[in-house]
Amino acid sequence: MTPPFSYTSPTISVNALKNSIAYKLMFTVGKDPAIATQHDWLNAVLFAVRDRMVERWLRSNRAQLSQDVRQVYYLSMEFLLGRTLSNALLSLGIYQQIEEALDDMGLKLSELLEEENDPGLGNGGLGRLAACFLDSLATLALPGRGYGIRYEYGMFQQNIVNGQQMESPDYWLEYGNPWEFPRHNTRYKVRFGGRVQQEGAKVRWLETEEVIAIAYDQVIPGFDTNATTTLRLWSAQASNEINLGKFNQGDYFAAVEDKNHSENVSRVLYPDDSTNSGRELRLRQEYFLVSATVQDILHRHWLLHKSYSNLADKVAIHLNDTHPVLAIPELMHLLIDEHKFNWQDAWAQVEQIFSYTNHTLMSEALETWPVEMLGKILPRHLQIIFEINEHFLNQVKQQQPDNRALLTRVSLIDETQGRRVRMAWLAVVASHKINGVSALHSELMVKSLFADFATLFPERFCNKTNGVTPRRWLGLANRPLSKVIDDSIGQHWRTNLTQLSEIKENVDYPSFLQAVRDAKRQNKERLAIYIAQKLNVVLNPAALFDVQIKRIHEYKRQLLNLLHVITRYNRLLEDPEGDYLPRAVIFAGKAASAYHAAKQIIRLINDVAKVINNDPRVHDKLKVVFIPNYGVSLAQMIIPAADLSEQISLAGTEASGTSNMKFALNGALTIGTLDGATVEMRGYVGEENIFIFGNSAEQVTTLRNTGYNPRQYFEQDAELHQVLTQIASGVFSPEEPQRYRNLFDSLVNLGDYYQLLADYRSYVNCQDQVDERYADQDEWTRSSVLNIANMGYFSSDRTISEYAEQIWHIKPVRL
Ligand code: 26V
Repeated sequence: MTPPFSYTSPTISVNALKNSIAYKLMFTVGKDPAIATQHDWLNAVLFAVRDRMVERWLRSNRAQLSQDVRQVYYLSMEFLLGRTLSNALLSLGIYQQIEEALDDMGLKLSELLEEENDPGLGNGGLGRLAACFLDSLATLALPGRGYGIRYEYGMFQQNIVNGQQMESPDYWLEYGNPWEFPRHNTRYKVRFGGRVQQEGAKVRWLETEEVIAIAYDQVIPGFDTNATTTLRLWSAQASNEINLGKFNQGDYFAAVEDKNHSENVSRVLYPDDSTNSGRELRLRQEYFLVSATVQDILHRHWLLHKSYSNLADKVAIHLNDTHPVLAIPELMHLLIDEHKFNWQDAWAQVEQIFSYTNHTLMSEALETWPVEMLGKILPRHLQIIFEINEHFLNQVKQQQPDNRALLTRVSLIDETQGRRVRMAWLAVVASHKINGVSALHSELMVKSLFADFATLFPERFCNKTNGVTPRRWLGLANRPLSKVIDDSIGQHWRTNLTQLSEIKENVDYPSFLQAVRDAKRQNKERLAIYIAQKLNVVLNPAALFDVQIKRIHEYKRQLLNLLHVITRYNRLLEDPEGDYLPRAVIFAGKAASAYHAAKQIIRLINDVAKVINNDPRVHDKLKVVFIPNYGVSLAQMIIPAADLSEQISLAGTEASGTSNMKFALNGALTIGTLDGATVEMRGYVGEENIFIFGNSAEQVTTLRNTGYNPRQYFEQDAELHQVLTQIASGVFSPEEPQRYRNLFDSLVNLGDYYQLLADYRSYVNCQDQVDERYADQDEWTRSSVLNIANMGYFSSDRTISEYAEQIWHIKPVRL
């Protein structure tokens, strides 16, 4: 008989772990246990755990090497990993043993876990998706690696001072990063600037400035498997530590200036994911990533094969948005200029190697680079891009002669805005597969942004709906609920999420519903304690926790949420005796530092919170909080505590969303528009178990094209009129009544670009239905269970399996 399954490793004993921890504390951290701090102990634990991961890593790499399989290289400017230790403990199956070992040593694991820092090497959805994908690649034993930049400063820290966002730098490496393995010998020269010289058929790129890229590796453990993945991050080092000429002239500061300039390339993550800033340093960062990476890929390939002719058989390169698109001209450059390929042969490789994911249709975020800037920083690459364009446009001319308008539209060079290179066009022309991130987004993508290309290359476009890793977002983040599920259907859902559907059988058992409710209650209490300590606001854990956490952006419409909050407040004051369900409305999210409108939204949320939370007439019927410094760790605490998940973007603007999936997986019900992957979620959970409101993407377009007049909604809806007038007249900013005048104007007088007023009434009515459902706790919990049960499709394991089979053509490694 096979023993009952358990995700606890039987082979690693508590005693052995105690020994390793004590040993690491002395010989790696170098501290006497008598004087070791919590942080020292954390590092000791972490090194002990890391050793166990490394064993698997070496085995896994060896297997990959010996089987010589095709691999995917996932290029991304962002990887938002979150904390590593607790996830590693679960992956290795030693969580309980470590907890026990530490108990015996007089330490608490939960406290040590909170000591670990949370590297914020990403802005939001795109970076976190990359992290979930690495987790799934490892867990599925798929051969691949992530490549990114080891920024010295991650996403800025957010503080709220007098209701306003203040940023401070995130120097996450301050106490070192014990997870990384510096590879001082894995280094490549990355060149910038200079000029191009034509010598017959040969092109030389001369007189460049050079920066060295140094590799730092991190193990990504698979869950309950020996398989692992590697994340390789590049750090910049000056090729000239000191300018000797200047040094000898006694100009010491000038002598080290160049060093700073070179190393700036990996200094800081760009914290603005809403606008393409077009800054030179960003371009240099992007090229730094791809040049080091493509050199590394070629180097590895040469070691194994002593030839480049079979490159495409072994290499798939995936572009996470357009940010790493320069990998295309870089590969052309290396194959042609360094490895003697002719154009056709090089291009034939490129076309089989690259694939690209689009993550946004918003025009202001689409990357384009001025031809002049590109020519100054990467003259050879600009030449190659021109040549790619020529070949491509000739091909189009053959297919559609005399269509000049089409040629202008699809040209890689946009001549209308002062000559700029369109990076998304370059990605499409070179990639064999291009995907969107939800069914709706992929459909809109081929109808709008890439309409011309979809007629030229219909077979290239496809959809890969996003997913999230159930290990971190349920197993780790929500231990109370995981236990309820384990007790009901066993533990295998962690690697086979569709098994969750088996909990449907319990939906009529009161004891099961009660257990689910108890788990939610526990999570809500934990969050309420955090909020009480941080913000000095006391939430009633019996209240409905209504949560919107994500980057602050006008299209995500945090302001629409706030219009509802104020409406509720007005109703409470109007009829104080009414029967109201208590609600706690929770916001969190960062605004790009230069995005004024987004910062005003944060300020207004805090101003409104101050008025409502301090109004004795409201009591605990309504509370509003803005939790500062949103990131992966906070998400892991907040999401399990949510009853209601706000996914209220203007239909057609949110490419997918991924927190929508995490919330539902944790038993929150969604209130949302038909946007991104929420559309597919509705299909899975059923219309009765989700609150959908507002215009569809099609209606949004029609309204925009037929003349949308927001003032009409303002004038005709009394509640809306009251709310907007309050904001405009300073009810929430009495010390500065004009503070939100511009915000009011943008909604009522300047076109309300994101159509908040058009969706307001249907949103508020939908919120009333939410209250009604919540009043019947059994009905609510049934819906909650059906949400959890139907999230199987949204595992990143499913997403990654689809990429592996249909785009990358890679197969699991045998271990
Ligand atoms: C854009 C830019 C613009 C240039 C400067 C830096 C920068 C950094 C990041 C971005 C990415 C914007 C696109 C993005 O994050 N899209 C989000 O992708 C998620 C994963 O697919 C998806 O769930 C969200 O709906 C989508 O907004």
